[in-house]
Amino acid sequence: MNKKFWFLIVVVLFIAVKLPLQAITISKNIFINSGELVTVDKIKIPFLAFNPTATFSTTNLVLDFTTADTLLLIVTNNDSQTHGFAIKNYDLENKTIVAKSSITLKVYSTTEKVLVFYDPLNYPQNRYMGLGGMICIHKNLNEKYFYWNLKEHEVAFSKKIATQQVVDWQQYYPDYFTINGLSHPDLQNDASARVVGKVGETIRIAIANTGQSKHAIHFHGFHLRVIYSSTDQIDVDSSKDSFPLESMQSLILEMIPDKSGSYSVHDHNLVAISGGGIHPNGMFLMMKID
Ligand SMILES: [Cu+2]
Repeated sequence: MNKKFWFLIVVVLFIAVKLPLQAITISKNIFINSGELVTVDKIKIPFLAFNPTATFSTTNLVLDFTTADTLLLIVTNNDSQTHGFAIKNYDLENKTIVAKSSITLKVYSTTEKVLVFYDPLNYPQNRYMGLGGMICIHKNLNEKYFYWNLKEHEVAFSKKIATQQVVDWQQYYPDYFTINGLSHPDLQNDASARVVGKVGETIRIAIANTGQSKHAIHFHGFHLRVIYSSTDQIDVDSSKDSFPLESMQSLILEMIPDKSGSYSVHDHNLVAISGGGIHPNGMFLMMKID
């Protein structure tokens, strides 16, 4: 046999082995950026976020992929301070990322779930300042999904933490409440958050509480089935209309609407549906079912 033949065999074997491996690995970039969150009544609060590029945005990037994928994640710290990276309930050593450098890590799961990724440094301050996001691992990407990353903010706390002052969490009284960095009515324009669907359609909502307070989400009009829960306090497969989520807990809920109309969803703590004392400028959404 000549050399050319063997070379060809090696190339064919290499491609055959390599192809399926490449098909299941996806690569994503995420940047730690600092900036300001503008509240519904136009107050600016210092804020940190995980964004898809080096441009700051108040919405943390949702990392989604399927149970067939392995995610190769490149995290770049675009801030001037050192930050960390960790994933709750996932076997990963906490990482430190000095300013203007990157780390690379792999994430996968064989079951569908929502993981919370966050900055474990100066805990919980850096996470409170915005560095908490969602990793959503789906069975397939054709399912209809909405994403709610819940946070709350106290202007005085955010300003203190941004200037390296000490805060006492016993004295925490948040005055703004956001989903994906937005409050009502701006939230109505967030296509990833506002549930819009049809009667009989299977709709899934991935929720993570990356704030510091507990948030009890109440759905009007429907009961939702729990597909995944990071906490024993909410049973998988149970069907309910309200879901109390402690800080750093996550859920996947399934809703199959049996009637059309507009239905509200809100935090059951009435303070949390206000913003700067204005009602209903907080965690409040109107779902639309046709
Ligand atoms: Cu209610």
